[in-house]
Amino acid sequence: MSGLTLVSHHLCPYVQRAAIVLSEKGVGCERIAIDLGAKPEWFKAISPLGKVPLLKVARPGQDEAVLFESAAICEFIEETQAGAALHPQDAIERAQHRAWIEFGSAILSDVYAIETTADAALFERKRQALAEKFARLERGLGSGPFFAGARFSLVDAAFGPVFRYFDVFDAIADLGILQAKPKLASWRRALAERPSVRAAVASDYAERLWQFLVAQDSHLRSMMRAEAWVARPPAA
Ligand SMILES: N[C@@H](CCC(=O)N[C@@H](CS)C(=O)NCC(=O)O)C(=O)O
Repeated sequence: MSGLTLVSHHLCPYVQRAAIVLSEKGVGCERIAIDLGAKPEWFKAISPLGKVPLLKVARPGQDEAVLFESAAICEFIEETQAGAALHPQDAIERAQHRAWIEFGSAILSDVYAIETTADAALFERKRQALAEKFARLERGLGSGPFFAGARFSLVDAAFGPVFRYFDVFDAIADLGILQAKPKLASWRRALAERPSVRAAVASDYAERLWQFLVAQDSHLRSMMRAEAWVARPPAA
């Protein structure tokens, strides 16, 4: 047993980052999913920002440590677990990778707005912001298959969950965000095939995301193609 417990939520992309990194390192961990709409008292007591993920780390002879913030958690796993390095050796490249992970978080924040806003003008601004961010990524990508070439990195762990949203969005409407970006498309495919990325969510992920989207009084829901209402979401 690794002595690690990942406190999570079924749909959280930041939790998936930690799960992917653990899986890349071949480390098993206990996973506890909580309801963010009704946070348990024990969770509120140990989560400084009231957010998942948390990583609880058992320490022999001491109280367990509780880590928060996905970037801190992923770097802790990288530093303490054996297995292939997921961060570059070079300090400049490492700083660049950290920055692109933060860029991935900015994308997730735009994605959340796209999922939930009822304001058509805000939706359009966020849609354009996403298209521009992905265009910038496209310009920076090399020959792949991963962000920095042949080796999977923490940046890949951050973007696997980003692209996973689009597997469901694609079934709903044509958002015009990822089109005509061939390098991005092949990176997306490589991440979708990576076992660690696939295993980071349960098999009912797409169904759960679908239910979340349908429950929103959002502009996105009003855009859903008629056929999307009868089709099931894509299988995970
Ligand atoms: N910066 C945080 C973001 C984590 C985050 O936003 N988690 C969301 C779920 S995806 C959350 O727990 N939200 C609950 C809340 O804000 O009340 C990280 O990287 O870990």
